Amino acid sequence: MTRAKDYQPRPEDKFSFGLWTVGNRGRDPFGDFVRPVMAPNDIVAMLAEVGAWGVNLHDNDLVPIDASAAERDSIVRSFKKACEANGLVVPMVTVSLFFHPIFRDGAFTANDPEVRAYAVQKTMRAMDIGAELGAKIFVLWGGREGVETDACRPAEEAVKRLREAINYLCRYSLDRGYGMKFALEAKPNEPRADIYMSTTGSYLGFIPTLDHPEMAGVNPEMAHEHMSGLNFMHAVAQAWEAGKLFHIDLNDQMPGRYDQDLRFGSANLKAAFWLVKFLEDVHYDGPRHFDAHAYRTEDYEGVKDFARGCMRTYLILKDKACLWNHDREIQGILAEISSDGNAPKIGKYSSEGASRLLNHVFDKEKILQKRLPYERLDQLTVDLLLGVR
Ligand code: GLT
Ligand code: MN
Ligand code: MN
Repeated sequence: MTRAKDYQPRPEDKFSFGLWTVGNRGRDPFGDFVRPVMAPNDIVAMLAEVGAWGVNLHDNDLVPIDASAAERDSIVRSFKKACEANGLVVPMVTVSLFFHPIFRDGAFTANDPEVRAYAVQKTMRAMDIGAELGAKIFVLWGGREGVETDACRPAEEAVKRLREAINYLCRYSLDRGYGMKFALEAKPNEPRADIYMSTTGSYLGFIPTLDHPEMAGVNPEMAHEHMSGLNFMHAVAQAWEAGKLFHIDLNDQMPGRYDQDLRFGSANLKAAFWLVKFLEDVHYDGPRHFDAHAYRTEDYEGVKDFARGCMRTYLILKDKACLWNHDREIQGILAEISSDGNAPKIGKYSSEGASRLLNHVFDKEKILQKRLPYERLDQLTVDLLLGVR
């Protein structure tokens, strides 16, 4: 890992924003819009100005839900031109299966088969838009795939319907030669009381049951795991280790609160640090997507401050991770705590190895003498993050 010289975003950082993130108008369940509508092409220009690399979108962030085929074509064409003119790529596209009232009972898991079919059709059309814009990652966030009451359907039926839909969409991508992969995004609740597939771990269990498991991975979102009180970096690490980290949604969130979608690193700086360190250490080379929005207090300039802040914090934490990896005292402690000593090797199972292990005598007193100076290690980390080291 090389140290960033400054904190200016560069294309190789692969920072992206959704149209719905910087375009967020600040409406919440208790109050109305505070910012005017920004046209997609203007959002692209703003993202280029702040130094982003990519722009993502839902079908209806760009094309109104009832647009005619001709309207759709000209909107997509003009957006593609705007992206090219501003040097932005479209790495990911997704579909809104949550905004229109038709999805009040879910989309792929809805009880009405007509709604389920419409959801699949809408997704195929969103994939067509993605293909036209060059996106290779298709995110599926099932915000409405859930319940207020479990009286409405057997929960395992929802899993089966979800599988049927995703299998169909994988075949569609193959049939059309789109080369798209699906990144499945979990969330525990909001907008439903309970959402199926509540954690990234749930999706990692579900993916191997698909017809084309190689075409599906996950899109873990920091806020969504934090809403459940979970350790985001652990979820990301498990996804990575399984070869399933297809995309990532970076933002922030205090555990136990409403869905906050805060600026990356603004609430849990230490968690953000371990996450950035993980992504950089393993050389994750996918998009770093900020799925967040500016405070409701902000105007147009404030939205730019928000977007710049997400990227700046990421780059500062990347720099800190580099310092951490080269800090002699930290590395000394790491070497000490991971020294093998005379431990018998476990390795791959064999009958002889098992007999050897069964007969080994462990000196527990000696093992307990080994230092585990995690207090010091953590304080060194805190000193480094606070800039006094
Ligand atoms: C919505 C949600 C996000 C998802 C987006 C993709 S839309 O804003 O809160 O977490 O990633 O559908
Ligand atoms: Mn998200
Ligand atoms: Mn979210």
